[in-house]
Amino acid sequence: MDAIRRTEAAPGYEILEIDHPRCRARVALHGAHVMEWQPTGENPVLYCSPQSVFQPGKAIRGGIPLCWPWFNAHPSDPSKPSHGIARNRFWRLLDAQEAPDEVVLLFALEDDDATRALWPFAFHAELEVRLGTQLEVILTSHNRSDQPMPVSGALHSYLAVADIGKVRVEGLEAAPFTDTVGGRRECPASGEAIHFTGEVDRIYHHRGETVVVDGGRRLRIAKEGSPSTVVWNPWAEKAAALADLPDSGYRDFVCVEAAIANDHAALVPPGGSHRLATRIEVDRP
Ligand code: TA6
Repeated sequence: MDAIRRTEAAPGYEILEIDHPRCRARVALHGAHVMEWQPTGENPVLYCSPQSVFQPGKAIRGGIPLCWPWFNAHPSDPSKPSHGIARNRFWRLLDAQEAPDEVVLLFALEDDDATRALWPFAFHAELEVRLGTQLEVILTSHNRSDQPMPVSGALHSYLAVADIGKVRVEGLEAAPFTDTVGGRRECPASGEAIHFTGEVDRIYHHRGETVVVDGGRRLRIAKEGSPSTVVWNPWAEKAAALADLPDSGYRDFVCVEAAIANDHAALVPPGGSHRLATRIEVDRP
């Protein structure tokens, strides 16, 4: 397999460098984190902060963080890590295959004493990553417990844009949403595309596709197993407060996330499983 090279961002912090005829990419075993993806002939599609920190326990800023098994603050215990336990620990690489049109990676995470202290369930989580002219990320949660297991979270994709001020997000015009900027406010469908002139942090009640229109480029985001689409840009003030993001970095991305909001958690029965997936592609007419 000469399309996949194993390197390290720091001692013990393994990165898979993908150089395939269809795309280039970087994927960290920490968080099973797709950091970068660039289809051949296109500009990078994912944004990854140049100030990301590569240390165990700290999520990479950018790419597709796995927010799992809860979204943002823990539903009942704010002392637990925001966005759950998956993005801030090493996953196992189960398989790495190169095919003519794509590279397919398979990662796994199981419960241990540390995870059970934060989330009292036995589980097996698997992430399948298919990298080619499109990117598909599939997170499957298997419940190994004898109790129903509530699963929420997000595939928290940072999409690279030329300038956030010239971006619009289409596909959510008919979706009511929860605005979480400065509190929580339930809002009716806006009837129009989303433009960005300040911080945006919204949970849209929406199961369909979304399109990010960035100048002449359109990025199409499809999803499965996700009742919520989260759209986020921190804007200048919040960006300045993030040490792992350049102050101007907010202009270079928009997050469009295949999410399961905590109040819409999937209840996975004992022995059952849940599949959360997103597919991203450059929309060529
Ligand atoms: O997805 C939006 C969001 O929940 C925002 O509220 C903001 O917290 C963002 O995720 C990033 O969270 P992080 O913990 O990665 O800084």
